[in-house]
Amino acid sequence: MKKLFLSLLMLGGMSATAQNPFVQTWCTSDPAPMVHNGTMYVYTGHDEDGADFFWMQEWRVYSTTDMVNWTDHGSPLALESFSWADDRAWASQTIERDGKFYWYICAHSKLSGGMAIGVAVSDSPTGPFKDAIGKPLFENGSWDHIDPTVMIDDDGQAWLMWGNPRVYYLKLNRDMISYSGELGRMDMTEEGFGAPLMDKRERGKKYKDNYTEGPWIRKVDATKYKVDKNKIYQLLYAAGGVPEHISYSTAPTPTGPWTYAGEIMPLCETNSFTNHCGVADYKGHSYFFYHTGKLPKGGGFGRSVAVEEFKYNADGSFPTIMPTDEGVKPLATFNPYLKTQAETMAFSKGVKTEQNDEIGVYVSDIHNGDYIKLQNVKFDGNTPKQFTARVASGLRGGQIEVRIDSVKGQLLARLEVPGTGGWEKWQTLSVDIDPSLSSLHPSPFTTHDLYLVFTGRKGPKLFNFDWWQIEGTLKSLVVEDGGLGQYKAIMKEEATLQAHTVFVPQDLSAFNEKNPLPVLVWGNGACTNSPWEHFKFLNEIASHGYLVLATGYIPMEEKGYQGPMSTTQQQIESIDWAIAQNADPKSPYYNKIDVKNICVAGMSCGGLQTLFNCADPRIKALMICNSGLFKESNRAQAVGGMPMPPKSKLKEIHTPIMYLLGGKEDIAYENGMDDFHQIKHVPCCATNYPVGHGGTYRQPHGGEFTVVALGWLDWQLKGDKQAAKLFKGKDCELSKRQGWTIEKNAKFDKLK
Ligand code: FUB
Repeated sequence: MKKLFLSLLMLGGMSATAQNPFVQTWCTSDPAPMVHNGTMYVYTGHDEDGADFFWMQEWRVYSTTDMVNWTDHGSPLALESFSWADDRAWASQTIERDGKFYWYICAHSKLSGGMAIGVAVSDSPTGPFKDAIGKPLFENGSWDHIDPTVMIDDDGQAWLMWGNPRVYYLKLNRDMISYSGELGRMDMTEEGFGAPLMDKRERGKKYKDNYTEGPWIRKVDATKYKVDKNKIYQLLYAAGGVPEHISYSTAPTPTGPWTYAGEIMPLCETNSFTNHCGVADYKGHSYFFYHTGKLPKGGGFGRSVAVEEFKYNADGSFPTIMPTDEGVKPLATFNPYLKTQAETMAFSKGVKTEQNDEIGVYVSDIHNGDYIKLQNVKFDGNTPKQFTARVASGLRGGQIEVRIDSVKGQLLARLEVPGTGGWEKWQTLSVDIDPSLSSLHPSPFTTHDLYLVFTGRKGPKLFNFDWWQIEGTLKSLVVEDGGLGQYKAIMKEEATLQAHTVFVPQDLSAFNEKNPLPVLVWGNGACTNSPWEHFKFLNEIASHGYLVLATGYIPMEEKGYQGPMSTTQQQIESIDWAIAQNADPKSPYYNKIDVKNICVAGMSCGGLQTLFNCADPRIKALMICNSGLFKESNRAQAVGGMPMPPKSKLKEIHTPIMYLLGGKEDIAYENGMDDFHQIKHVPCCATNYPVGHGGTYRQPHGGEFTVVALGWLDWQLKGDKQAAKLFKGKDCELSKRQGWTIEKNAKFDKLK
């Protein structure tokens, strides 16, 4: 009765604003997070719908880059992947080594009749995975061998641990699929785990805790936390028998001796008698993954993965973490102008996912009233124009309604989905978005939740859904007739590079692999998130055959920008984007960008952003305009929100660097010249033109600063010997140019 009431409560209580459980399409359990290449992956078990035991048959993978919108990668590993396994696809963990991904699992072995530890391998974090050795990695007929956890220590030694009711361990070889030495057994003492093993417990004695199963091994980052060396290894685990809570123990070595450290997630009413945790740090945040039974039809054998953000204590120990329905906050905005797999979602109601070899994972089981929600979607000032979706229906189809902020929110578009002649006969269909809705679209600063609501005949399945995309009307402007250079330039937005402005020759046909466009990456004064003060200067540079990627929103009028500051990361996004576009056969920039010749530059606060990013190995040259790192003595003068690297950052510069300053009147003169005097290890020059901090950027075509900046870029990125004469030699052209002065370090005139 209590259970029925709880289910009803959960059915009603599960709201689209909740993040937990973060997968609603299937029951998922035993989450094991892994961060790779800027993406958070979570490997899970899969509880069968309506099961009365852990009759689990496959494992699943989900990923996110913002912690709220998760992509379902389906099931790249199942019991049938292991010829020796016949039941119980239980807890697992994946780790990367030397470019390969090793997924350690446990399953019932038909060879030994007990539970066994296996390992699968793949070249990709999302598979396909295959059994790495064609047999269990470890088994001996015992049922103890469940719940593997893995860690690679700083000395390169990989440790594999597992077990219920005790912890076993093996030292993995470098190949990750074999091991050295004997099976190890942790000393399961009262001091180590709150209670000894069952057969050693004193009758009637109350123990403070006891290890049950689901270990998660980790090492505390001693560079971040003041951790006692005796507590540097942490073993988290499900504790207390059933119902389980999560506790942990600490040790000076991976194998002990362990000291019980307390509870992390206490016993709570989560509708699941098991719990199982995993921990990962991602984009400067720490996350605790666990499972509950909180899906509407969930329970002890129908569990669901959930996540909470937490902060370690100063000594690296865990705070108490409570399960919540709210879950975590988004780490980034979601771009609706990119093609999005339908199985990417922050929340869904009613739908399931399936997969096939042709298209991978897709959304299925769509009925009238079901929906998918995407969270923290940013239209970025780009007006939505068209909604496109790839769908298939073996019956009559239905509609996809695109709504804002709630299931009944403002309707952007309604796409009619016809019967397509089969559940896997796919059609790509589009519908215009009503232009009168432009009042909605928007300030670049607000975000929305986007709902894809499915409607149609009540009862039957409506259609399957592969992907969707919104097309927008991108803004562009021809500035100063396209500039004075050989190529008429344009200032524009690019759908795939949100919160940036692109300056580029209008006609790209002249550019190819032999004549590619070098790149200038730009950060703005005051770290403003729009190049509104510099667009003439940047446009002029583009007209001389450059791809200029400026941080921030396109300035359609010469008017001050108001909005949040930009971030140093936006320059890195520009570099990433240029490289990706050059490699993408579908991009108009394919093979037209000189990704080996990238200059990163910025004015004032943008110069500090540039110096913050100076160590990026993809940078070929630097240009610091009206800027320089603050000294210890004048740091207090800095405006809040500026990046403030210490002077030691200058040592990380690995390219030639030019300072472009406004003379003694420039408030950045002292800092810029101090940088110049400190930089001895790379060629460096300081040029000055006595106009003060504002430079000449807003003059027609960017004025005198454009001449010197272009000379620097032509020399450094295009190898132009004529341009080099502006800077090189005792009587360089710049030293004779009216108003300019140039100072150089010992390495500068040796620069080719
Ligand atoms: O998922 C099956 C089992 O339940 C796991 O192996 C245990 O950790 C518990 O979560």
